[in-house]
Amino acid sequence: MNDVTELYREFGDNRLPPGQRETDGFPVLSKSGTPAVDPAEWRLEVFGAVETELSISLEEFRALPSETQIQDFHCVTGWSKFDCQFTGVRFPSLLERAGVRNDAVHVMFHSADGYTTDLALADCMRDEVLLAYGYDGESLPADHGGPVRVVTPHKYAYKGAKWVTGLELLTEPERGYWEQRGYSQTANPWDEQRYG
Ligand SMILES: Nc1nc2c(c(=O)[nH]1)N[C@H]1C(S)=C(S)[C@@H](COP(=O)(O)O)O[C@H]1N2
Ligand SMILES: [Mo]
Repeated sequence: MNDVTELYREFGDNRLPPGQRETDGFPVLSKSGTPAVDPAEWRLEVFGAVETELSISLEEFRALPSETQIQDFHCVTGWSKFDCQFTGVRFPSLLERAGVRNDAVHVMFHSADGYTTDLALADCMRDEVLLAYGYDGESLPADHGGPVRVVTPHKYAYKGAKWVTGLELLTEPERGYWEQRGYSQTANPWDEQRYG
């Protein structure tokens, strides 16, 4: 178990970012409900500016080296949940398998509900960015993005794609679902980068 809740010290003095309030429950926030994802059919595709494209089944994915972390979770609408226990594959270790081309600068995450979100490659290449399939010692619930979602504790949570199915390495930034609708590309909660 790796407690990474201290990562806020890189960004600010307070664990709770400005303008946030702590919540006890774990609200569900989805643009259009929970899509049906058949675990037997699910695959994660890694494509774009990579040396080798990957297509990984859930069984293969769960067999990759994984880690359980305690993380905080900050939604741009104003709630934060402390001490979430996620189990998954670290983003950098997954990308190592594909090999990132040196013209790759951003990553577009694609999801089964049509959601997308874009994050700079450097912001993805952190060990706290997990492709998570476990929550609190159980399988990640479907409402929270199961079978597999991304978590980004150093960013507002809209950067963490639920029901993730694709990682597309980009050679220039693009805007994802909420970024096209006015939310921030960089989304640092301690700088209150909500819009822009
Ligand atoms: N695929 C997908 N991922 C998504 C969303 C979504 O609508 N679709 N909503 C985002 C937003 S705004 C937040 S706050 C978190 C919410 O995660 P939760 O429902 O597990 O709390 O998921 C993010 N990832
Ligand atoms: Mo959110």
